[in-house]
Amino acid sequence: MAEPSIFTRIIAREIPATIVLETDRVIAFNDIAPQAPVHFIVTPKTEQYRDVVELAAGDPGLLAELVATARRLADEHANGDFRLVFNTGADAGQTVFHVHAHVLAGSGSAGGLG
Ligand code: DGP
Repeated sequence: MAEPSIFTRIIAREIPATIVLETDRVIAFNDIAPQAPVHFIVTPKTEQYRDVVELAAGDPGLLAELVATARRLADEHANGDFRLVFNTGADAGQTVFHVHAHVLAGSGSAGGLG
């Protein structure tokens, strides 16, 4: 069996993280290496989808929940404006193959996340 992803281990509280929101199907926590004043990872609790393409095909409702979570976090932690980034594939910078969105917000959040 494959090793659980780092995000599954955060969900299981095996690895500490600053969790800012959790629902039945979605969790959000501070990125360990923030690229903006507000930088959250929003990810499904299931790791069955490796990237946003698989998630969109397999469970579009869950993708919509990720987007709604980003909206809520940007409202609660910034002025409502945000960037939503899904790195998709290693060449695009994806390092964790458990689908997740980067939610970037706050003054100066435009640009970055190379
Ligand atoms: P990506 O490169 O798109 O796969 O993004 C993975 C992100 O996950 C990266 O910005 C750093 C973050 N990350 C990796 N390991 C940990 C961890 O142990 N804790 C937290 N909070 N974030 C992590």
